[in-house]
Amino acid sequence: MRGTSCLQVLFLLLLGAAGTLESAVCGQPRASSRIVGGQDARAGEWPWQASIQHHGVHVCGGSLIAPQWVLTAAHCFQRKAPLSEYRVRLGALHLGPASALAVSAPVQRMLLPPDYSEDRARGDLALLQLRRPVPLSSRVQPVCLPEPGACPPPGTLCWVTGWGSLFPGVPLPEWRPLQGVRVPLLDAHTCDHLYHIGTNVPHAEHIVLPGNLCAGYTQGHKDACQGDSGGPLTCLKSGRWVLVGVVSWGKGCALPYRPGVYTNVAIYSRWIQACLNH
Ligand code: 4AZ
Repeated sequence: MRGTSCLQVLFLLLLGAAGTLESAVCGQPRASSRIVGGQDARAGEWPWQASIQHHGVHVCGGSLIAPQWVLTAAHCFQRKAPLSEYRVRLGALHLGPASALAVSAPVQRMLLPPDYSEDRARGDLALLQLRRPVPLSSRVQPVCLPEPGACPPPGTLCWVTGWGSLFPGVPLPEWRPLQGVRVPLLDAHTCDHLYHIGTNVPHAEHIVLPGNLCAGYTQGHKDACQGDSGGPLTCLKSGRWVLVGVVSWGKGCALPYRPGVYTNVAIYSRWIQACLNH
């Protein structure tokens, strides 16, 4: 440590403890999906979880990453629908009548990654700037962004959360709380291999792209489902929850050899940070 000042040491310690881009508080629920095969969340357990609503109807999940910014999936938005028809609900446990601690924020603008392509496979992210910063509370807190290019190793157990279907084709009843399920990470290559099983798609042809990552079990049973799209896949790192993936797609829900496919957020960390700093 020769030549390193106390301040530098302090900074390094803080950086090490955080291990993320965010230096402000993030990823720390103060309290203390189906998502198929999951469990009920408690109030304040996932305080970055957002519901993206079109004309008041839940269409997708999302994650608060800063007081005025929510990250979700690009495919959640209809091309023709004006942004003014969308609102972001935060701090909710149920999607029924709003609780006093929930907020509903209008959207000011939407930014898509430079490599976004509409075929749903590439850059399936949308960064929403809210019209005003939302007040943070015990129920509303941002999640941490990963360091650029960082990704926990395959097999790491992470959580996907959302108000999506418990069973394919059956929407979550309004009275059911947010659901969460613990699933292991799979790298894009392994996931692509699984997705080829039982198909005639040549191996040279990618089904899961390198910009994706997956989470789930070979045998299925636990997964995100319709309505969970855009929502968070978070992993605990050094005591903070980091937004590792955004729910993008999957063949069915919780099927064997068909894990949930996510946009790998770490690939977009620099783009996201640049947007937030402008
Ligand atoms: C959907 O339609 C959807 N099993 C989201 C996630 C998965 C499948 C479908 C992953 O929103």
